[in-house]
Amino acid sequence: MSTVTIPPVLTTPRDDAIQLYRAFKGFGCDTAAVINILAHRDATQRALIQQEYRTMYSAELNKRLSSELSGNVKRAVLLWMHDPVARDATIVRQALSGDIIDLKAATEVICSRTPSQILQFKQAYFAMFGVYLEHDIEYQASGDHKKLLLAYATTPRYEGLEVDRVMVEKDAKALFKAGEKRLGTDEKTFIHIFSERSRAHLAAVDSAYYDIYGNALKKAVKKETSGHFEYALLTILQCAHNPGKYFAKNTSIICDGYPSCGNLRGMCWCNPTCEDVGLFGCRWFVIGLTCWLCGGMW
Ligand SMILES: [Ca+2]
Repeated sequence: MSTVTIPPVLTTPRDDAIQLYRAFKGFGCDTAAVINILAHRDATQRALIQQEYRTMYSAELNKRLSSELSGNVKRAVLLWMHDPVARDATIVRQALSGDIIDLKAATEVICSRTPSQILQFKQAYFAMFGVYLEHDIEYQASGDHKKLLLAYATTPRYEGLEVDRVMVEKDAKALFKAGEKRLGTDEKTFIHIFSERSRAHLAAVDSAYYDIYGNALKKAVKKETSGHFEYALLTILQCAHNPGKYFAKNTSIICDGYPSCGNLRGMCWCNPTCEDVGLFGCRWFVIGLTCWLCGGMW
């Protein structure tokens, strides 16, 4: 059984590259050593290690990782080696075009990103895979979920903190009218407000909704919508308040029951967020990998 420990001192990228090379040598691979190094390095450090590895061994570290590792550890480590933008693009592309279409994973990445992050990963998506994100959404999603994802991925939104109180109240009332007040649901209004308003504005609408109607908007969304459409709206709403908290919460739920955490797919979605939520998220990432190592999940 392997264990993962936090290295006592930070080594140089060159030392890391040498240690990785050693871990690969011989029969099999010292997976614990590989994770000990890579899971504890940030994106810049990982890029430097890749450079050093290339210089010293005239080989691509990612290719070696791909041939030495297997299963979910391989999947997670290879995702982890990307910078956050390329990782988003890779996860969403896999989710929308792989053997198993994973609309939840694609929805989580798209609906938890800011407009500038979406713009960046859309460019990476096209550069890496030669297809437009919108094209894949169009092809794989359906109904209101598709309409919301397309609107959310293409509409520019304000990223500042100022909100217009009059507009906030108007939107809260419009959402009540479109949902709880009527029989059935006017999904168009939900799509319009959730895809066009800034995070600060939506968070304010959420508070206003509670103040006016004594009911949480989240509850209204749950009552009025379902499936992937509901999941997308809830992700947008929760990330409007605090994306870091949203992911920390989701990751900790996924990792609940350590060391036998089982939702490997879920853990992989959470990887892209590690750098967003800081140390806490990274810790969960490391714990997730530890689970795999200790729990014989791979
Ligand atoms: Ca209703």
